[in-house]
Amino acid sequence: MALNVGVIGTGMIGQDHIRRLTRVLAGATVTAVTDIDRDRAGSAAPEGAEVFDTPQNLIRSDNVDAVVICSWGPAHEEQLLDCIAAGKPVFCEKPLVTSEAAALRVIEAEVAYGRRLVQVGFMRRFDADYRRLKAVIDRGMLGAPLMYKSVHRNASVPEGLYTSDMPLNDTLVHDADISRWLLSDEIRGVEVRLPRRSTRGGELRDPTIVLLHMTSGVIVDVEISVNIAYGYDIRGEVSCEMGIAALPNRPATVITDAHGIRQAIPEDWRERFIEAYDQEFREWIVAAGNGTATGPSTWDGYAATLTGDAALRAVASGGFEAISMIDKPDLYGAAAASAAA
Ligand code: NAD
Ligand code: ISE
Repeated sequence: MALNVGVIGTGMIGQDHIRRLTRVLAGATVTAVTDIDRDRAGSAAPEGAEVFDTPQNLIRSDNVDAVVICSWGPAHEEQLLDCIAAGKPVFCEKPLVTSEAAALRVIEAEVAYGRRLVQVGFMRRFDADYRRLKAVIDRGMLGAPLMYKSVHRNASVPEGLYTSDMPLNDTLVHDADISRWLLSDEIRGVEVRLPRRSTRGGELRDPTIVLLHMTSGVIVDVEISVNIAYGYDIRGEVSCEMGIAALPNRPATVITDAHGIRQAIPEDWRERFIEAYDQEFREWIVAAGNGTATGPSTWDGYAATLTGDAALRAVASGGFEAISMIDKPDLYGAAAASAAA
């Protein structure tokens, strides 16, 4: 029997996830949608889906078995807590929440419930290239990892909503999570360097270099450029004792014409990570059908939130900002970073 899914937030990624749940993947039916912009919810609703006036009413509906949250980050906490109170599995887009205190409240609620219900939308863990890169590191054939370079470039950011803090408390969460997962390590502290500011973003602090200090001693160097004009460009390269392991360039048709020889670059994440999103939802549908969640957890969302907070402190202090985590509840397993699969 299909899993009845309610989607909260029907903007850019909400519409993309509705499309994959409705037209690409088996096992789920979108039966309910809601958005503070009711017209947007109405036009995004697939045939037969009910448009709810509030997230609370959608979550409580008997016609909703599991929930997908694609609203803005500051709204996630309340919606997650309502899903946990209703005992419904929930896929929550990143960021889990936008403050340490909020992350702790979600952890407390899920631990009290006694079973994992939350999967966080760290889709890179489901990407085939990242999975192959992790397999090389885990096999140890290149020796121990020493450094990791993570490049995160967006062509542009939406005007208005995007603030100078967002590269650090919204965009960086992907690099923080993938570093913990790839290296099976935790982040113990953060430094930030601010290069010459791009004039393309007005007052936006862009680009940014973030150094993640891992517990093992590995240093991750993250470049975040959110306004780089040419496209969406995600790179990763691990330097180990005896060699380098890197994400491949994505295959694309090579065009030769009067302008030279070139390959197209993805416009945004929906294109670059299309298969990864499909795979994260395949795995989510199975787990949610069993009344639980697997993959990136509330704990992983908490770790990423702490990293963003520390990075913002590092901008203010100009120095190293330590990260301190609570003891990991048994619910989230013993490993440093829970695996995607
Ligand atoms: P968007 O602005 O296009 O859409 C967000 C939608 O949520 C809007 O329609 C808005 O009206 C609605 N909304 C906001 N607050 C709400 C509330 N309290 N209740 C109901 N609806 C509400 O933004 P987006 O790009 O779709 O991003 C949505 C979320 O997904 C963000 O958290 C973002 O960080 C995340 N995201 C993740 C990825 C990824 O690669 N995993 C990619 C893009 C966005
Ligand atoms: C966006 O919100 C995402 O989550 C994308 O995956 C990320 O790469 C991009 O930088 C964000 O703006």
